[in-house]
Formats: sequence, structure tokens, C-alpha cells
Amino acid sequence: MKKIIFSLLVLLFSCMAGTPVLAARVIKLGVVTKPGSAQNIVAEKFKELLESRSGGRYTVQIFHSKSIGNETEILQQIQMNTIQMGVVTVGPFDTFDPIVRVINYPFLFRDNAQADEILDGPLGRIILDDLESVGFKGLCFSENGFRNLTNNKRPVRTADDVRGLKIRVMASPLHKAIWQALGANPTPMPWPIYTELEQGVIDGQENPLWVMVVYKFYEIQKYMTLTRHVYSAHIDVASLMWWNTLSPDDQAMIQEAMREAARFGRRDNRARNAARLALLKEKGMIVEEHPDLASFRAKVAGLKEMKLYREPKVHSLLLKMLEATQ
Ligand code: EAX
Repeated sequence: MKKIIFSLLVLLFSCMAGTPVLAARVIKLGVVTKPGSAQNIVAEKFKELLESRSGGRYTVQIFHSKSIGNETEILQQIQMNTIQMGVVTVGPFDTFDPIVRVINYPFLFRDNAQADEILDGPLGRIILDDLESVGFKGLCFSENGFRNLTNNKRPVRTADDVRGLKIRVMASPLHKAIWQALGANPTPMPWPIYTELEQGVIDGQENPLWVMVVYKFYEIQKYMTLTRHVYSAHIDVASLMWWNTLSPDDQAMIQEAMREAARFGRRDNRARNAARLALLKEKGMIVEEHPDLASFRAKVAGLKEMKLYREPKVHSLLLKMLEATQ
């Protein structure tokens, strides 16, 4: 009975989306960011690989720059199979499945190599598999990168300097809790946020280096601190409803193309960071390269005991992650 209802739902939603189940060869893929961004580089690489490997049986149509909504809205559309895939920052996944909070635990990963090892290994697999419970087929992780703080009020060297700053955060209870613990005044806001920064609605924000360059934050943010407080991954997902209509061969082809695109994106992003840092300084940003991270760590140490991490599946994975990384 469950199966029948599920199949009917698949049919219904596929018809609503105007994509007949079996003939569906156009993959609609959503990213919130604009061309040149880490998400877009992965999406474009995936498109190139899949279209050539499938001999044109699949076409990937990329919707970018918020053309189909913010990241939360992209995820909702993937759940319903109105779009089939997405490259989406871990942050906003938080309200769909709290297990992803484990990845964004502050100061969890030491460096890129450790992030790759964990996320591409059995612990990352637990997260990808768990996403099926909320309608996503988790394919793999690509990267946004380690997040750094920028603001327009003052240089930040220790956690005490953060006190009272109005910081934009992603739509994620965890990210809000992190900045509360640090003494800031966090304001959740969907991407993009240039205007809000420019008009002073918020004092600052936190993101990987590529964001400050691609979105020209050097024009409107004076201070940057290399806090690297959260390793920000993307999760590369498909609609589970759609995924279950594909042949095993096509599933394998799509999975492999996305895995390669994700690896390509990580390499590309990392190779450019030194030049980005130099550029941001050249543009006049005042950069604190060696902040007192111990003071930051101390303020967020209590997070693992918080309600956010109390659900048993989330808590047990967090403990495994901490054991594997710290
Ligand atoms: O890459 O909303 C955010 O801060 C994310 O990092 C966004 O995807 C920009």
C-alpha cells in the first residue's frame, strides 16, 4: 500500500512539473549564487560531464542567481521534484534534517584534507543516507570553504571584539547559536546580502574568501578576520522522488559525474585562495590573519551540549565526528 501511494505521488508531482516520468531527460538544477561562485563551478562542471557522457540523453538546465528562489526554496522544490537537483550550502539544510549540523560544528575540521577524509568517508555517508528520510538523494559533498568574518565596525582579533556586532547568518538555528555564543547579534537572512551590508542594516557577515571577491564585499566591508570558524560544505542532492524513477545505470552515471564535479570544485576553490587574499588586501581590506582562535573556541565549547544537538542520531554522530577529528 505504501509503495502504491508513493508511486502515485511520484506520478502526480512529475505531471505537475510537466516532466513525464520515463521521458524526463531535462534535469533542472538550482543554485542560489551567481556564475563564478563555488556552487556554480560545481554545477557547470556536472553539466559538462553528464551531457557528454550521456551522449546528449540528458540536458542539465542550471537555474542560478536566485532565479528559482533562495536556498530553502530550492530545497523545497527538490523535495517535490519540481526541480531535480541542487548544489546547496549545508547551512539551510539544517531546518530539513538536523543531522547536517554536525558538519558545521565550529572548529570541527583542522584543514581541507581532514574535511575531505571525513566527508568522503563512512561518517559523511551517514549524513548523505539520512537525507533520504526527508526526500533527498544525497550524492556527495562539494565545498564552499572555511568561513571567515568580515565587518564594517572594527578590527576583530579576539572573540571579545565580536560583542554586539550585527552579523548576518544563514537560515540555520546552529549558525544563529554560534554567533549568539560569541556575543554577536545574529540576524538570519537568505542570500544575497550586498544591499543589507551596504545600507548598514547589518555590520558584517561570514563566508569563504571567494564570496568576498565574487560578490565584491571589499567595496562595503572594511575588516576581515581569518576565523575559519566553520567548514562550509555544499551538499549535492537530487530529488529522491525523481532518483527512484532512474535506471541503475543512469543513477551511477549521474552519481559519478557529480562526484567528479565536486572534486573539481574543491581543487579549483583551494587553488585560488592565496590570490584572493592578496586581492582583498590590495582592495583595501584590513585583514587579521592570526586572530586569537582560542578565545573563539572557548565561547562555543558549550554548543555540543545544547538542544540543537540533542536528537539521538545527531548527538551520536557528533560524538563520532569529534572523536575522529579533535
Ligand atoms: O555562498 O548564504 C551563504 O552565506 C552561503 O554561503 C551562500 O551560499 C554563499
